[in-house]
Amino acid sequence: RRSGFAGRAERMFGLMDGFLKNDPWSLQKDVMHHVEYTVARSRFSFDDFEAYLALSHTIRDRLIERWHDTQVYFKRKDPKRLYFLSLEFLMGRSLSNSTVNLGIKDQCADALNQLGFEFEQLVEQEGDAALGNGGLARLSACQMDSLATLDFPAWGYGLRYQFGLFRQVILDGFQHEQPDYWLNFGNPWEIERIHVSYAVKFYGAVEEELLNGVKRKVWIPGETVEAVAYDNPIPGYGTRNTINLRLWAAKPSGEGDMESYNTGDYINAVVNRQRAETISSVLYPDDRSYQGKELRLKQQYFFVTASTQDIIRRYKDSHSNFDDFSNKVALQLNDTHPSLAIIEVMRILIDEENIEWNRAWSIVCDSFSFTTHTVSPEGLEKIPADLLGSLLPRHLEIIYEINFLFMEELKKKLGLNYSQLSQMSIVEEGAVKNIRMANLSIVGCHAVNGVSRVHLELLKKRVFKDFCELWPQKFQYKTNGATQRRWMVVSNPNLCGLISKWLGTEAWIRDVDLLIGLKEFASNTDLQHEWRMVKRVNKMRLAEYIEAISGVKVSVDAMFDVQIKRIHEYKRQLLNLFGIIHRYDCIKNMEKSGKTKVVPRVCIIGGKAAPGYEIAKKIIKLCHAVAETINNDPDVGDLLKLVFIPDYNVSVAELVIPGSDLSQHLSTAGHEASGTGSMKFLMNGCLLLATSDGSTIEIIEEIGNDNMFVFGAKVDEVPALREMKSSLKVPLQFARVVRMVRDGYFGHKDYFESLCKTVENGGDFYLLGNDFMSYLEAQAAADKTFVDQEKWTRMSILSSAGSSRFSSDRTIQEYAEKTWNIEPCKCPF
Ligand code: NBY
Repeated sequence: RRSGFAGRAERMFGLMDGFLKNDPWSLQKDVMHHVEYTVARSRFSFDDFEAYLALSHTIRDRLIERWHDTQVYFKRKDPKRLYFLSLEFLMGRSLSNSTVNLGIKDQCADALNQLGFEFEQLVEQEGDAALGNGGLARLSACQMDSLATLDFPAWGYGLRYQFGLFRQVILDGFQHEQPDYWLNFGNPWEIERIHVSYAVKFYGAVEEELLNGVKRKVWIPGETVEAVAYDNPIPGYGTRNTINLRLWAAKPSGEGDMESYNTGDYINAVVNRQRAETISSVLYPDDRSYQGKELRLKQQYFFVTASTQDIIRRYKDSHSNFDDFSNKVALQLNDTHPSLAIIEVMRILIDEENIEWNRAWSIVCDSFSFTTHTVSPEGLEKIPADLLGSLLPRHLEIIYEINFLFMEELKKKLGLNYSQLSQMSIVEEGAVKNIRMANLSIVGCHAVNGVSRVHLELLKKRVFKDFCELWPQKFQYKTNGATQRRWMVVSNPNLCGLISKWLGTEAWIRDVDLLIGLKEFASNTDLQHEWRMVKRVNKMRLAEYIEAISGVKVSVDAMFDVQIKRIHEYKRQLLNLFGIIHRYDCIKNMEKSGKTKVVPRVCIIGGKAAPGYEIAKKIIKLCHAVAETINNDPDVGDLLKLVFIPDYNVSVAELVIPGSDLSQHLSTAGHEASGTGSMKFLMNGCLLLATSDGSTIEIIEEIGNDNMFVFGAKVDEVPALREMKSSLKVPLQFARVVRMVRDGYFGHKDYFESLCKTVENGGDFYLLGNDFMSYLEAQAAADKTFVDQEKWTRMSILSSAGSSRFSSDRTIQEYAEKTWNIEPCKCPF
């Protein structure tokens, strides 16, 4: 049946490039069809949300068509495929992005217009798909867009959490977490594949079995659940290629223990089985510290076994043995979260495919590669061996065996240096025995990537020093990037129109290096004028939003100064707040005549704190307390406003970034592995005020020191500064703003005490006091430049012009060539 079908598909390929037409009239007909037959509303009466659903189904049909063509073509060509494994994807909204990538946005807008609907209004109906925490998860989403656009034969795998990242609600200035009911109104962007499902086993014991005179290990599991696939088509831009993001959901298994039925407790038996669904129910909201929780480990293994079973099944569909596996399959681990995949593939090859150990191990090492997103040794994931052994007994055995062989190899190479051996061991001995997932990943992968150049240097010098010396060629870096499709074309269409007009082409949307062409017009007064007009319109849109959520009226003549990212001590939102308090204090103490020289500012801060992260939550409260004081002070007026944007997410970023003048990236040098927010601001012509850290170092190299506001200690200076800091005098200005908070100037004296303590008395691990004066100088330079609008605009244009290196297209191209060894496979239809 399969081959007959394939043959027919082949004949049909010659005949047509899809059934569906994309002119406004055809789109409109299809929308009306979906209003009536999918949404089941009368075609004479439907609202914005129903129109959104109908339009989304219209787009979905087109995505499915391209998805089919692409997948059939991949299957026929059988290229080496990349499988991108990540427990987190921050996809955001799909409607606008899909219409842009399909090249049918204007046609859709026309079609809807004639029906009396505003396309932009419908876009707002969609909630974000927030299946991730922060940078790591948005990076996965950007990389999927680039993989599709560059025609790579790739698939993403992830988890279909029923509840994504919590919704942040602010009550009286405090963060509260609410569940994210993103699936409650249906999800038109996914395709449920009830027939694509795999058994997932947990617990039980390992037994030895004699088969044809050969001893084998057999895992007798204690619990079985089912993983069901949900496919999310990812369209490329300017190509028909549409790749897949397959997300797994947990369902009760059809088979297994139903003994309670027989004992008559039918109701309880059914209810218990339903508990299987909890495995994929909720995303862990911590973006740094690892939780040693059983449910988290269950999620990881659930994800890993479903994905690898699927991948191996697909490989076996067209190959009779495993000789070619690593020539046909590249498996990429997004951080250590899916690193059990290394063990799971070993288990399948050895226990189920009867491949002997050494051969299985070399297949695994040749197929897997790993990217780390962290700089701190404490950020590395560990799993208690007891927990792992009880949930996955066979896997723990395999880990011990891998580690034993690795330790033997090390002893041969390095001698009996026990301190080194214990540092490098996959098993951490101690009061609790832990499995170090990073060490496992390094040992089991042929490539380990950092996410910026300085990140790799830190890995070499500190985090993975011994491993880097042992296998220098394994360690590489690929500086992160962001996709210009979402972060320019979708979110800032006016700027893109302007850029295309001046470049005389839209080709930069696929070939981002062309952006450098803007450089020659950076001083052109016509472009500068138009550039400022675009920014102004974006700022007006943002100002409206700010007023709607906070009631604060802001002037678009002020400089919009933005810091949006997860709240973390190392990202130093507190430094920003101290700077704002200092500015406020200066304005308060100014003569009337001095005030005319102040550059008006709107300071915008947004971001979520992990629910258990007390200090981060206090930073949010402090922001609100300071805003309350400043925004209601008649002495200040329009000279300074502070707004906290609640529930920061991808779609909020799409609104805020195009409307900002200045953006802040304040991490203490050596703490941000890369940082990707800065790249999105850069593309949109926002100037950066930043420390020399992570990818910022490379941005400075690209656009020049004089084209942004750089401040603070350098990566190499930080360790010595930490040593000395208790003997260093903090600047008076710093002591003064801290004292204002501590003394209750903004209320809540007791509540802020522990926050103040983090920077006092030789504490100040993140060196806020040390960097404060340099920070104020950079801020003053920004003010001075802003007054000179010509200079500011030139810098802004040069920022966009210099952003091409920070496209995820470049990142993916590097991974493809240097790590995955894959080639484009462009569907010709
Ligand atoms: O990854 C971030 C880095 O901090 C940032 O510098 C980098 O640009 C970005 C992309 O490479 N890391 C990050 O976002 N990490 C997480 O979100 C995260 C999520 C879960 C867990 C740990 C970290 N976890 O242990 O479950």
